[in-house]
Amino acid sequence: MANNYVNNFSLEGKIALVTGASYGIGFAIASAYAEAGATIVFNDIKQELVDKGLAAYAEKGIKAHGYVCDVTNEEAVNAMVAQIEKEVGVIDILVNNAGIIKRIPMTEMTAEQFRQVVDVDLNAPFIVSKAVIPAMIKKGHGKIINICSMMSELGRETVSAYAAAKGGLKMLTRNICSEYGQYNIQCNGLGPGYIETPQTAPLREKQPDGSRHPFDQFICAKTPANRWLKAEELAGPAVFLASEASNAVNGHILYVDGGILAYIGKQPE
Ligand code: NAP
Ligand code: GCO
Repeated sequence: MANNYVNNFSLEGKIALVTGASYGIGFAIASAYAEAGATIVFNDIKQELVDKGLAAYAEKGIKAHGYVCDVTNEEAVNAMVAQIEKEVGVIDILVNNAGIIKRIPMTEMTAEQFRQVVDVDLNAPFIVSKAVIPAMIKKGHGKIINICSMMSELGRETVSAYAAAKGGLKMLTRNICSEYGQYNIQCNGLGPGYIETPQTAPLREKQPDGSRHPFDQFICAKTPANRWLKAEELAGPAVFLASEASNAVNGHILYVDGGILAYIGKQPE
């Protein structure tokens, strides 16, 4: 390991697979990895999203490799990982980013809707991690970063499936650490706070009278910084967890939340 602390953050020569990374948080993380020297591989569920992603990376001067793959389909994931190994190389860094949310009161949610969320947000990280771990063991190292959430720790109305899945993802993270730490594989979680992406756009929509969405005001009052965070603000912590600088960090969830989890919320004036 280099004895230069700044070089420890370099991802030069590494191959990173970021799932669901055509836009949003995955795109911001993959772009940061490219800047840190990694070769970027991403997938998305539809060809049009992959094309959109490839164009967006190219615009930033990044030569990314894009694949169409539904991360809930084990056969398709195994085929994609084999194809990546053949066409790009062995994956050094996996970011389980692809995710969905359904905001439905629990008593109105069908079991099928609940399963769909758990399938993408929890079962898929299991499937993709399982597909990359054997080659990481052979190579002698690996980094797995699971994109967790405030809902890995907190509940709120309408997100029972999402909270169950993201809470489960926190424990999958700790279990991968426990099971494969002996092979020099580090598995950590990155827990974003409330980030401005299409996923959270409905929570920030202006009201018909032009006023701010009540949830927008609620989140700002819950965040010491009093604002939503940008996906780019996850870049530094995500690079840290993918780099040799974090080789002794394993099974940890790094919350990048502007302080939400530390704060009781804004007191009344
Ligand atoms: P997003 O904007 O909805 O992006 C998620 C990406 O994953 C989309 O490209 C989506 O495609 C893709 N995807 C969904 N299902 C898939 C599947 N089965 N196979 C492959 N790709 C699939 O979400 P984001 O806000 O960037 O969030 C990224 C991750 O961060 C998610 O895990 C989310 O839960 C988590 N997160 C978000 C926030 C936030 O405030 N935004 C905070 C904490 C954690 P489609 O466009 O077709 O759905
Ligand atoms: C919600 C939001 C959250 C965020 C994020 C918080 O409806 O409360 O969508 O779940 O996306 O995961 O960290």
